[in-house]
Amino acid sequence: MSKRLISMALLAGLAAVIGLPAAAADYKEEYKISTVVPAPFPWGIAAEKWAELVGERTDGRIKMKVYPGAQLVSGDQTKEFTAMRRGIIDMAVGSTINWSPQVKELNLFSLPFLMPDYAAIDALTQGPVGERLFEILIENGVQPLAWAENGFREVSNSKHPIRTPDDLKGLKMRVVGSPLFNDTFTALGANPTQMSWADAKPALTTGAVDGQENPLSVFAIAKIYEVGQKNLTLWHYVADPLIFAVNQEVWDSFTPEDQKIVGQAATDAGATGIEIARKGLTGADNSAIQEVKALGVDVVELTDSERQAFVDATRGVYNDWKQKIGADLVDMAEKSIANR
Ligand code: X2X
Repeated sequence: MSKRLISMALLAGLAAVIGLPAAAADYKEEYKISTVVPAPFPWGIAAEKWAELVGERTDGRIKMKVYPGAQLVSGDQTKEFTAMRRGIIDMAVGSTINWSPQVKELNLFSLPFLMPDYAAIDALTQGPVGERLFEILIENGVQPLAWAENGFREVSNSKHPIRTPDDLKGLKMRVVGSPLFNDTFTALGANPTQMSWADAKPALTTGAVDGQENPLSVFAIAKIYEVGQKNLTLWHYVADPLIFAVNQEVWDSFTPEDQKIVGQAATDAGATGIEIARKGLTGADNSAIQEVKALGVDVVELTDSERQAFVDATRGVYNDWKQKIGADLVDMAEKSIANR
Protein backbone atom coordinates (compact mmCIF):
# COMPACT_ATOMS: atom_id res chain seq x y z
CA MET A 1 0.00 0.00 0.00
CA SER A 2 1.30 3.47 -0.81
CA LYS A 3 1.75 5.98 2.00
CA ARG A 4 -1.17 7.98 0.65
CA LEU A 5 -3.45 4.95 0.63
CA ILE A 6 -2.41 4.01 4.15
CA SER A 7 -3.09 7.52 5.43
CA MET A 8 -6.42 7.60 3.59
CA ALA A 9 -7.36 4.24 5.12
CA LEU A 10 -6.38 5.51 8.56
CA LEU A 11 -8.38 8.69 8.08
CA ALA A 12 -11.34 6.69 6.80
CA GLY A 13 -11.12 4.47 9.87
CA LEU A 14 -10.94 7.51 12.12
CA ALA A 15 -13.84 9.12 10.27
CA ALA A 16 -15.90 5.96 10.73
CA VAL A 17 -15.15 5.95 14.47
CA ILE A 18 -16.22 9.57 14.90
CA GLY A 19 -19.15 9.16 12.53
CA LEU A 20 -18.05 11.18 9.48
CA PRO A 21 -18.46 10.03 5.87
CA ALA A 22 -15.11 8.54 4.91
CA ALA A 23 -14.38 10.56 1.77
CA ALA A 24 -14.66 13.87 3.60
CA ALA A 25 -11.07 13.37 4.70
CA ASP A 26 -10.01 13.79 1.07
CA TYR A 27 -11.84 17.03 0.39
CA LYS A 28 -10.23 20.40 -0.28
CA GLU A 29 -10.02 23.03 2.44
CA GLU A 30 -12.05 25.38 0.27
CA TYR A 31 -13.88 25.22 -3.05
CA LYS A 32 -13.76 28.39 -5.10
CA ILE A 33 -16.95 29.58 -6.80
CA SER A 34 -16.49 32.11 -9.60
CA THR A 35 -19.09 34.77 -10.39
CA VAL A 36 -18.97 38.07 -12.26
CA VAL A 37 -20.95 40.21 -9.81
CA PRO A 38 -21.18 39.85 -6.00
CA ALA A 39 -24.12 40.17 -3.63
CA PRO A 40 -26.35 42.23 -3.48
CA PHE A 41 -26.81 41.52 -7.20
CA PRO A 42 -29.28 38.58 -7.47
CA TRP A 43 -26.46 36.61 -9.14
CA GLY A 44 -24.08 37.10 -6.21
CA ILE A 45 -26.83 36.34 -3.72
CA ALA A 46 -27.58 33.04 -5.50
CA ALA A 47 -23.93 31.99 -5.33
CA GLU A 48 -23.63 32.99 -1.65
CA LYS A 49 -26.80 31.06 -0.88
CA TRP A 50 -25.38 27.96 -2.55
CA ALA A 51 -22.23 28.13 -0.41
CA GLU A 52 -24.25 28.79 2.72
CA LEU A 53 -26.68 25.89 2.17
CA VAL A 54 -23.88 23.44 1.39
CA GLY A 55 -22.00 24.56 4.50
CA GLU A 56 -25.08 24.05 6.67
CA ARG A 57 -26.15 20.76 5.14
CA THR A 58 -22.68 19.18 5.33
CA ASP A 59 -21.96 20.56 8.80
CA GLY A 60 -19.05 22.47 7.33
CA ARG A 61 -17.43 19.45 5.67
CA ILE A 62 -17.68 21.19 2.29
CA LYS A 63 -16.58 24.82 2.41
CA MET A 64 -17.37 26.91 -0.64
CA LYS A 65 -16.38 30.54 -1.10
CA VAL A 66 -17.55 33.04 -3.71
CA TYR A 67 -14.90 34.93 -5.70
CA PRO A 68 -16.75 37.66 -7.61
CA GLY A 69 -15.52 40.03 -10.30
CA ALA A 70 -14.30 37.05 -12.37
CA GLN A 71 -11.13 37.60 -10.29
CA LEU A 72 -10.10 33.93 -10.63
CA VAL A 73 -9.71 34.58 -14.37
CA SER A 74 -8.20 38.07 -13.99
CA GLY A 75 -11.52 39.71 -14.77
CA ASP A 76 -11.93 38.02 -18.15
CA GLN A 77 -15.37 36.49 -17.72
CA THR A 78 -15.19 34.76 -21.11
CA LYS A 79 -12.39 32.54 -19.73
CA GLU A 80 -14.44 31.30 -16.78
CA PHE A 81 -15.75 28.17 -18.45
CA THR A 82 -12.31 27.03 -19.63
CA ALA A 83 -10.83 27.68 -16.18
CA MET A 84 -13.57 25.60 -14.57
CA ARG A 85 -13.14 22.77 -17.06
CA ARG A 86 -9.40 22.72 -16.37
CA GLY A 87 -9.85 22.83 -12.59
CA ILE A 88 -8.27 26.26 -12.15
CA ILE A 89 -11.57 27.13 -10.52
CA ASP A 90 -13.69 24.50 -8.80
CA MET A 91 -17.18 25.83 -9.41
CA ALA A 92 -19.04 28.72 -10.96
CA VAL A 93 -22.40 30.36 -11.15
CA GLY A 94 -21.98 31.64 -14.66
CA SER A 95 -23.94 33.50 -17.31
CA THR A 96 -24.79 31.61 -20.49
CA ILE A 97 -23.34 34.62 -22.34
CA ASN A 98 -19.93 34.29 -20.72
CA TRP A 99 -19.68 30.56 -21.43
CA SER A 100 -20.98 30.75 -24.98
CA PRO A 101 -17.56 31.38 -26.60
CA GLN A 102 -16.70 27.79 -25.55
CA VAL A 103 -20.18 26.21 -25.66
CA LYS A 104 -21.75 27.60 -28.81
CA GLU A 105 -25.19 26.18 -27.99
CA LEU A 106 -25.48 28.58 -25.05
CA ASN A 107 -25.77 31.41 -27.58
CA LEU A 108 -29.37 30.22 -27.81
CA PHE A 109 -30.42 32.62 -25.04
CA SER A 110 -28.75 35.52 -26.87
CA LEU A 111 -30.76 35.03 -30.06
CA PRO A 112 -32.50 38.38 -30.44
CA PHE A 113 -36.17 38.28 -29.43
CA LEU A 114 -36.39 34.50 -28.99
CA MET A 115 -37.93 34.74 -25.51
CA PRO A 116 -40.89 37.13 -25.16
CA ASP A 117 -41.49 36.67 -21.41
CA TYR A 118 -40.41 34.89 -18.24
CA ALA A 119 -42.57 31.86 -19.05
CA ALA A 120 -40.49 31.48 -22.21
CA ILE A 121 -37.22 31.44 -20.22
CA ASP A 122 -38.71 28.78 -17.94
CA ALA A 123 -39.97 26.76 -20.90
CA LEU A 124 -36.36 26.53 -22.07
CA THR A 125 -34.44 26.00 -18.84
CA GLN A 126 -37.04 23.67 -17.27
CA GLY A 127 -37.82 21.67 -20.41
CA PRO A 128 -36.10 19.45 -22.97
CA VAL A 129 -33.87 22.33 -24.13
CA GLY A 130 -32.45 22.72 -20.62
CA GLU A 131 -31.86 18.97 -20.42
CA ARG A 132 -30.09 18.95 -23.76
CA LEU A 133 -27.91 21.92 -22.76
CA PHE A 134 -26.90 20.14 -19.55
CA GLU A 135 -25.91 17.07 -21.60
CA ILE A 136 -23.82 19.32 -23.81
CA LEU A 137 -22.12 20.86 -20.76
CA ILE A 138 -21.28 17.37 -19.48
CA GLU A 139 -19.85 16.53 -22.92
CA ASN A 140 -17.76 19.69 -22.50
CA GLY A 141 -16.31 18.44 -19.23
CA VAL A 142 -18.25 20.14 -16.42
CA GLN A 143 -21.09 19.02 -14.20
CA PRO A 144 -24.10 21.39 -14.42
CA LEU A 145 -26.51 21.38 -11.49
CA ALA A 146 -29.14 24.09 -11.65
CA TRP A 147 -30.31 27.36 -13.18
CA ALA A 148 -30.59 30.89 -11.84
CA GLU A 149 -31.02 34.17 -13.70
CA ASN A 150 -29.27 37.41 -14.54
CA GLY A 151 -32.36 38.67 -16.37
CA PHE A 152 -33.84 40.30 -19.45
CA ARG A 153 -31.22 42.65 -20.81
CA GLU A 154 -32.35 46.21 -21.46
CA VAL A 155 -30.48 48.86 -23.42
CA SER A 156 -29.28 52.19 -22.00
CA ASN A 157 -27.37 55.13 -23.42
CA SER A 158 -26.29 58.66 -22.63
CA LYS A 159 -27.50 60.37 -25.83
CA HIS A 160 -31.24 60.07 -26.39
CA PRO A 161 -34.25 57.78 -25.89
CA ILE A 162 -34.25 54.65 -28.06
CA ARG A 163 -37.67 53.90 -29.59
CA THR A 164 -36.77 52.73 -33.06
CA PRO A 165 -33.81 50.86 -34.56
CA ASP A 166 -32.81 54.19 -36.12
CA ASP A 167 -32.19 55.60 -32.66
CA LEU A 168 -29.31 53.13 -32.24
CA LYS A 169 -27.55 54.32 -35.40
CA GLY A 170 -23.96 55.29 -34.71
CA LEU A 171 -24.13 54.73 -30.94
CA LYS A 172 -20.98 53.21 -29.46
CA MET A 173 -22.23 50.27 -27.42
CA ARG A 174 -20.38 48.17 -24.86
CA VAL A 175 -21.31 44.52 -25.41
CA VAL A 176 -20.22 41.28 -23.76
CA GLY A 177 -17.86 38.80 -25.36
CA SER A 178 -19.95 36.72 -27.70
CA PRO A 179 -19.72 37.59 -31.42
CA LEU A 180 -23.51 37.28 -31.61
CA PHE A 181 -23.82 40.57 -29.71
CA ASN A 182 -21.55 42.27 -32.23
CA ASP A 183 -23.75 41.02 -35.05
CA THR A 184 -27.00 42.11 -33.37
CA PHE A 185 -25.83 45.65 -32.65
CA THR A 186 -24.17 45.98 -36.04
CA ALA A 187 -27.46 44.96 -37.68
CA LEU A 188 -29.15 47.74 -35.73
CA GLY A 189 -26.65 50.27 -37.06
CA ALA A 190 -24.81 50.73 -33.74
CA ASN A 191 -21.09 50.51 -33.22
CA PRO A 192 -20.48 47.65 -30.74
CA THR A 193 -17.28 47.14 -28.73
CA GLN A 194 -16.63 43.99 -26.73
CA MET A 195 -15.50 44.63 -23.20
CA SER A 196 -15.45 42.83 -19.87
CA TRP A 197 -17.75 43.95 -17.07
CA ALA A 198 -14.69 45.24 -15.19
CA ASP A 199 -14.02 47.71 -18.01
CA ALA A 200 -17.62 48.64 -18.74
CA LYS A 201 -18.32 51.25 -16.07
CA PRO A 202 -15.02 53.12 -16.60
CA ALA A 203 -15.75 53.20 -20.35
CA LEU A 204 -19.24 54.60 -19.69
CA THR A 205 -17.81 57.13 -17.24
CA THR A 206 -15.25 58.54 -19.67
CA GLY A 207 -17.69 58.43 -22.57
CA ALA A 208 -15.52 55.95 -24.47
CA VAL A 209 -18.84 54.24 -25.13
CA ASP A 210 -22.33 55.76 -25.29
CA GLY A 211 -24.34 52.84 -24.02
CA GLN A 212 -24.61 49.30 -22.72
CA GLU A 213 -27.11 46.51 -22.21
CA ASN A 214 -27.72 44.68 -18.92
CA PRO A 215 -30.61 43.51 -16.75
CA LEU A 216 -32.41 46.21 -14.80
CA SER A 217 -31.08 44.80 -11.51
CA VAL A 218 -27.50 45.21 -12.72
CA PHE A 219 -28.27 48.71 -14.06
CA ALA A 220 -29.70 49.74 -10.68
CA ILE A 221 -27.31 48.03 -8.27
CA ALA A 222 -24.18 49.01 -10.23
CA LYS A 223 -25.61 52.56 -10.39
CA ILE A 224 -25.12 52.73 -14.13
CA TYR A 225 -27.52 55.71 -14.15
CA GLU A 226 -24.84 57.72 -12.31
CA VAL A 227 -22.48 57.60 -15.28
CA GLY A 228 -24.68 59.45 -17.72
CA GLN A 229 -26.94 56.53 -18.69
CA LYS A 230 -30.22 58.39 -18.39
CA ASN A 231 -32.04 56.67 -21.25
CA LEU A 232 -33.22 53.12 -20.69
CA THR A 233 -35.34 51.14 -23.15
CA LEU A 234 -37.14 48.02 -21.92
CA TRP A 235 -36.99 45.89 -25.04
CA HIS A 236 -36.35 42.44 -23.43
CA TYR A 237 -34.33 41.46 -26.48
CA VAL A 238 -32.39 38.65 -24.76
CA ALA A 239 -32.08 37.19 -21.28
CA ASP A 240 -29.16 35.38 -19.70
CA PRO A 241 -29.87 32.50 -17.35
CA LEU A 242 -27.13 31.53 -14.91
CA ILE A 243 -25.88 27.98 -14.52
CA PHE A 244 -24.47 26.40 -11.36
CA ALA A 245 -21.68 24.03 -12.37
CA VAL A 246 -18.75 22.12 -10.90
CA ASN A 247 -15.45 20.97 -12.37
CA GLN A 248 -15.82 17.28 -13.27
CA GLU A 249 -12.97 15.97 -11.10
CA VAL A 250 -14.18 17.91 -8.11
CA TRP A 251 -17.67 16.55 -8.70
CA ASP A 252 -16.39 12.97 -8.98
CA SER A 253 -14.46 13.37 -5.71
CA PHE A 254 -17.69 13.97 -3.77
CA THR A 255 -19.52 11.02 -2.23
CA PRO A 256 -22.94 10.30 -3.77
CA GLU A 257 -24.59 11.72 -0.63
CA ASP A 258 -22.57 14.92 -0.89
CA GLN A 259 -23.31 15.18 -4.62
CA LYS A 260 -26.97 15.08 -3.68
CA ILE A 261 -26.53 17.82 -1.09
CA VAL A 262 -24.49 20.08 -3.40
CA GLY A 263 -26.97 19.54 -6.25
CA GLN A 264 -30.06 20.17 -4.14
CA ALA A 265 -28.45 23.27 -2.60
CA ALA A 266 -27.81 24.61 -6.11
CA THR A 267 -31.45 23.99 -7.05
CA ASP A 268 -32.65 25.76 -3.90
CA ALA A 269 -30.21 28.68 -4.28
CA GLY A 270 -31.21 28.96 -7.94
CA ALA A 271 -34.89 29.22 -7.03
CA THR A 272 -34.07 32.00 -4.55
CA GLY A 273 -31.90 33.73 -7.13
CA ILE A 274 -34.64 33.65 -9.78
CA GLU A 275 -37.19 35.02 -7.35
CA ILE A 276 -34.92 37.96 -6.45
CA ALA A 277 -33.94 38.57 -10.08
CA ARG A 278 -37.62 38.93 -11.07
CA LYS A 279 -38.65 41.01 -8.09
CA GLY A 280 -40.37 44.23 -9.09
CA LEU A 281 -40.44 43.16 -12.74
CA THR A 282 -43.29 40.67 -12.94
CA GLY A 283 -47.06 40.66 -12.72
CA ALA A 284 -48.61 43.67 -11.08
CA ASP A 285 -45.40 44.61 -9.28
CA ASN A 286 -43.28 46.94 -11.41
CA SER A 287 -41.56 48.59 -8.45
CA ALA A 288 -38.07 47.98 -9.88
CA ILE A 289 -39.02 50.09 -12.90
CA GLN A 290 -40.55 52.80 -10.70
CA GLU A 291 -37.35 52.90 -8.64
CA VAL A 292 -35.10 53.67 -11.60
CA LYS A 293 -37.59 56.25 -12.87
CA ALA A 294 -37.41 57.94 -9.46
CA LEU A 295 -33.63 58.16 -9.93
CA GLY A 296 -34.17 60.37 -12.98
CA VAL A 297 -33.87 57.68 -15.64
CA ASP A 298 -36.04 58.16 -18.72
CA VAL A 299 -37.57 54.70 -19.17
CA VAL A 300 -38.99 53.82 -22.59
CA GLU A 301 -41.47 50.96 -22.69
CA LEU A 302 -42.06 49.84 -26.27
CA THR A 303 -45.45 49.14 -27.76
CA ASP A 304 -45.81 45.81 -29.56
CA SER A 305 -45.38 47.40 -32.96
CA GLU A 306 -42.34 49.41 -31.84
CA ARG A 307 -40.79 46.21 -30.53
CA GLN A 308 -41.60 44.43 -33.77
CA ALA A 309 -39.40 46.89 -35.68
CA PHE A 310 -36.40 45.67 -33.64
CA VAL A 311 -37.43 42.05 -34.22
CA ASP A 312 -37.54 42.68 -37.98
CA ALA A 313 -34.20 44.50 -38.00
CA THR A 314 -32.43 41.58 -36.26
CA ARG A 315 -34.16 38.70 -38.05
CA GLY A 316 -31.18 38.11 -40.35
CA VAL A 317 -28.87 37.75 -37.35
CA TYR A 318 -31.35 35.33 -35.77
CA ASN A 319 -31.47 33.15 -38.87
CA ASP A 320 -27.72 33.21 -39.32
CA TRP A 321 -27.05 32.25 -35.69
CA LYS A 322 -29.78 29.65 -35.69
CA GLN A 323 -27.55 27.66 -38.05
CA LYS A 324 -24.42 28.31 -35.97
CA ILE A 325 -26.09 27.24 -32.73
CA GLY A 326 -27.75 24.22 -34.32
CA ALA A 327 -31.08 24.44 -36.11
CA ASP A 328 -32.41 21.36 -34.26
CA LEU A 329 -31.83 22.90 -30.86
CA VAL A 330 -33.33 26.23 -31.91
CA ASP A 331 -36.34 24.43 -33.42
CA MET A 332 -36.82 22.62 -30.10
CA ALA A 333 -36.58 25.96 -28.27
CA GLU A 334 -39.12 27.62 -30.57
CA LYS A 335 -41.50 24.70 -30.01
CA SER A 336 -41.09 24.81 -26.22
CA ILE A 337 -41.82 28.54 -26.23
CA ALA A 338 -44.85 28.18 -28.50
CA ASN A 339 -46.29 25.54 -26.13
CA ARG A 340 -45.48 27.36 -22.88
O1 X2X B 1 -20.83 41.69 -18.27
C1 X2X B 1 -22.06 41.79 -18.16
O2 X2X B 1 -22.72 42.58 -18.82
C2 X2X B 1 -22.77 40.88 -17.19
C3 X2X B 1 -22.37 41.28 -15.78
O3 X2X B 1 -24.14 41.03 -17.34
C4 X2X B 1 -22.36 39.48 -17.51
O4 X2X B 1 -21.47 38.93 -16.93
C5 X2X B 1 -23.03 38.79 -18.63
